[in-house]
Amino acid sequence: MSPIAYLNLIGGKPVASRTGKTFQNINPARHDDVIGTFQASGPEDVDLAVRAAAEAFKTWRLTPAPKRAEVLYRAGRILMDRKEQYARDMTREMGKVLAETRGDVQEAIDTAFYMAGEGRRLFGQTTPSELQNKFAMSVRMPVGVCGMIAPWNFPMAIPSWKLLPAIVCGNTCVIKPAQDTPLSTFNLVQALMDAGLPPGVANIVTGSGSQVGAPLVEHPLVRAISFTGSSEVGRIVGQTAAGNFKPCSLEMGGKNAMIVMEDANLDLALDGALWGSFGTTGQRCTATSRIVVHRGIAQEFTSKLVARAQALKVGDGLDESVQMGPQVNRSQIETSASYCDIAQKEGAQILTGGHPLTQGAHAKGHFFAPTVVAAVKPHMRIAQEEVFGPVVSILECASFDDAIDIANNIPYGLSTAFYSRDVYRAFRAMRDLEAGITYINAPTIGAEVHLPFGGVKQTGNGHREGGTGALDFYTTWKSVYVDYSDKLQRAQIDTGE
Ligand code: UN1
Repeated sequence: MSPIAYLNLIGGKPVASRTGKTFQNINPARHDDVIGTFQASGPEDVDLAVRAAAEAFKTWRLTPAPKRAEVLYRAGRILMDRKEQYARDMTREMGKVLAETRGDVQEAIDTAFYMAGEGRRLFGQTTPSELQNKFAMSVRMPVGVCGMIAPWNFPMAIPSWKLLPAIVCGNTCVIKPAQDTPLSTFNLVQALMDAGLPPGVANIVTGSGSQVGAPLVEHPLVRAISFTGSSEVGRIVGQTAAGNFKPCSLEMGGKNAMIVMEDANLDLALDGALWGSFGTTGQRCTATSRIVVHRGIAQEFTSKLVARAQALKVGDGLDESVQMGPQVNRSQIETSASYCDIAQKEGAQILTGGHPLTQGAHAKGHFFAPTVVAAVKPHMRIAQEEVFGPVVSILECASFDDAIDIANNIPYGLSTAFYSRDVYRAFRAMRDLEAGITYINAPTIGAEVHLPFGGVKQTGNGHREGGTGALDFYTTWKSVYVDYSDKLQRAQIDTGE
């Protein structure tokens, strides 16, 4: 059977790329499984999609927000009905295990219902005017056409964090999915279209960063950009957007620390370390990539973690008994392997893993062994740079203050976890850890959609996805003054009497 050919979605219609070129979407667990061919689009396709979005904006912005929200409610219900199918599609294109892809679709469902609720809120402020017979209020206005660049690790959840708040706020969108995972974006938008989303409100253009992402960021009709990906690419996106004074939300890397104090529940911390480090094959920006453990318990903790890592069943995520899937592509495997080399050269010790798995059931996929690196010092590259694979470093600390220093001593600041039974230290950790997210006695992964998501330092540029943070990005404030005095009243000058 030849693979399904997917076209771009522009103005509600499937449209072939002007380039005439396509690329393949391949199952990272089985290279002979081709999920489909997708358009290798170019700047002309971006232009068409942006124009379709600009046209749709004329009517969508005037559709009452509660009506816009009804589309999201219906889409949420449709996603519930299709959850299993969409999760299977996602495991096939991206590799993570079914339990996790079901969670990824669930995150889109949660976002749909949360943002649908916003259709009847989108609160502004009414406030007294300083002048008599004058009324003052602020209202949220849509921004216009929003350009979105999504990553492959949460192929439906992250596009939903971008599309759904943008849509409920009255914007229209052009999204570029990651080349490894376009199908899940098509599935999400299909649910929206089946729920009654008008043509042109959500457009999809597939292809590379240079041919689709860059022209999208540069396009003069695109009024805001939301990007999730590496800090390296984010810097370019941010600089380009800044040149045109475009609001730009960047969500980038992490080097997330889990601190395990000597009084922690050790089994709980081990469960958290295993899930945080090897869930999604370590390919989350929130993944636990450093475990800062008190030296009094470091030996016991490390040997137990190594045993648990070695016992993980690695394989095709479609097999329900598998606990960790493949990495998404060859280049991610190469990155994991090269960081293991770097770590060893710097004097760290690989206690388990450190290499791709290529034999037997692993022969046809991009598998990498769950890896625990010990004797890591805070200055080493393995302790400073994002790997985005199933590789976790163990760093020993001597005290609470030492642990916080080590955790904060990195360029990133997304997620952190603190394991201890001491409530005093837990509250100090909540205050002192430099990160957008801190978990107490829970791993670094597991953000919920109604809270702000994002980080400090090189993780982001101050915006947040999720919760009301998303509304702040996808709307712009307008202050409205209504003078019913029937005379000129000068603010700051007239008394209003
Ligand atoms: C990401 O890692 O890019 O908190 C997003 C979590 C998920 C989202 C992660 N809910 O781990």
